[in-house]
Amino acid sequence: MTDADFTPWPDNLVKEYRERGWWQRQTLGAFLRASALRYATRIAVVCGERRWAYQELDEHADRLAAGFAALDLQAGARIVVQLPNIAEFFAVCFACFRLGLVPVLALPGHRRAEIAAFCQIAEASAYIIPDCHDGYDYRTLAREAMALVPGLRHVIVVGSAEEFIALQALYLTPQALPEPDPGAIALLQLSGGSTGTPKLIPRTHDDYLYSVRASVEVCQFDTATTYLAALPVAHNFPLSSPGTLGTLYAGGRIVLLTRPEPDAAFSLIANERVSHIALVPSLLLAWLERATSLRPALDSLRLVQIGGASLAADVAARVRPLLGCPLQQVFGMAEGLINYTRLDDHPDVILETQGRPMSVGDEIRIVDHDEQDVTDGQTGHLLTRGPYTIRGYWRADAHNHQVFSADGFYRTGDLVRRRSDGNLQVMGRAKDQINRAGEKIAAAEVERHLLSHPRVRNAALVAIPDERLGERSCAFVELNAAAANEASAPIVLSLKLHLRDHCGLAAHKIPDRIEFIDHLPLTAPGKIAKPQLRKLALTLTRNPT
Ligand code: OOB
Repeated sequence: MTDADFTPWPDNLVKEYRERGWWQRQTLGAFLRASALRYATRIAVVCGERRWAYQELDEHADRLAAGFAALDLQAGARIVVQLPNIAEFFAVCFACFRLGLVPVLALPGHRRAEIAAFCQIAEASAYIIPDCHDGYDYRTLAREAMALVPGLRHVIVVGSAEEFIALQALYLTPQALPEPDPGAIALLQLSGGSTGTPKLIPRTHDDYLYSVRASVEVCQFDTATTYLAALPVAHNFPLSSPGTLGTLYAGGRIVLLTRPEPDAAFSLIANERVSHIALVPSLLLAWLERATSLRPALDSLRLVQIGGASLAADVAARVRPLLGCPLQQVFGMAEGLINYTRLDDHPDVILETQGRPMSVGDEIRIVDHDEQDVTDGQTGHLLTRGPYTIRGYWRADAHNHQVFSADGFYRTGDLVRRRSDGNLQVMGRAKDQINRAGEKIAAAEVERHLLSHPRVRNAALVAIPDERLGERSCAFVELNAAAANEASAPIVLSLKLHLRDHCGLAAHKIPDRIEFIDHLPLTAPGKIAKPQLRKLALTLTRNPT
């Protein structure tokens, strides 16, 4: 990897972060080793009937690292990892960290468009999948990825491998390995993005581990913590805020939930005596609804973290009465900055705000259109930099010039205001994105794919508020002249099939609603007037398709 792959922090800051003990020159592989030595026979991961002690997880990582090395995967190579919430996720990731391989953390819902893009952008050498999950055969996806990405050398499968390599066959005798550089990229996270193509987020061992340790301190995880991973573990929130890595740091126990339906979750919480969970607001709503009728026994719960999308204050107020434990709001981003409400904050802060940065090293600015600081109480654009916020996306020079200021601030695209007590409230978003149940959709990406349909002349995707999902997507489509007189229902279907099958987009990116329009409204400089479309979407009756 070279400097062109990722933008390092300036030397003086690297020095400062090390002197302050934030960056400890530890790799994620060494971090697990330290926990395995300390918590040896304690249970680290519970996955269905399987229980792995810290020592076992550590050994699995060593054995797999030897297996990956035998495939001639070498330090610095990228591997797209697309695994659901199963124990092997951790064995695979820590094997990568030990060897210096860089996992690209894809989500189970991603399909051909996303996976091919990740493989291409990262120039991935390998792709790791389950055989089948949630009724979907990932080996089919792997075949498509292999055909599209010539550099992809290996597909590794958890379960029945068919023509590919079985992960099970890669548990070899551990080897002594050179320690990777803690300042190098440990993993690539995915950005919610606002552009036509996905962006990858390079996180170093040093900065990612700092965010884990600082999160553990704020959230007070300890050996008594039993963390239920209900969200997809590859996402930054359940991975590191403090999430599963925070649990492993603190000597606690991770309980993996494959599907987040409330009934299964409630019985797992009761059986495993779960103390901590992290949810997005849409999932919380479903859990609260079910808890109202079921009244489950959740007395082991000590903290429910909610983040990823806006949480309405009235929903927040229902957490303690219905789930019987305190709430923590989390406003974070895979690019870095994490804000938490603190456990001892006044209830008003916990219910009404999204907290404040977790580190004294986090700098934030809230600015107007001209990037001038606004005063407390005023809404503005949030900019941030600090010891665990990236300075640039992976191999995205042109984009980085727009998204990062000359002095290294990341322009988050979020509109926030700071109260006089220092806590932030998320007021909205300036980036062209839809936040559907916590899953981020870049409007430009879906529009690009809609435009590839032969009958589409122009297209725009906007968010509409939704009680359950927070937001859902609505596409406004201008058809070309030949198609304009056709019945709309078959075209809606044809567009959706085009996005799913021809483009290979993940299901959550298929527009929830498609409306046809003669001419998309334009602003004076000729850009599509999205605010006008959002208003229009609200007034239209629901499209049955
Ligand atoms: C988390 O990370 P991402 O990368 O999927 O999404 C980040 C974006 C933020 O820029 C913001 O637009 C939105 O998600 N967001 C929130 C929020 N938390 C995130 N919007 C309103 N209220 C909140 N509490 O979503 C993420 C990463 C780590 C921890 C928690 C969330």
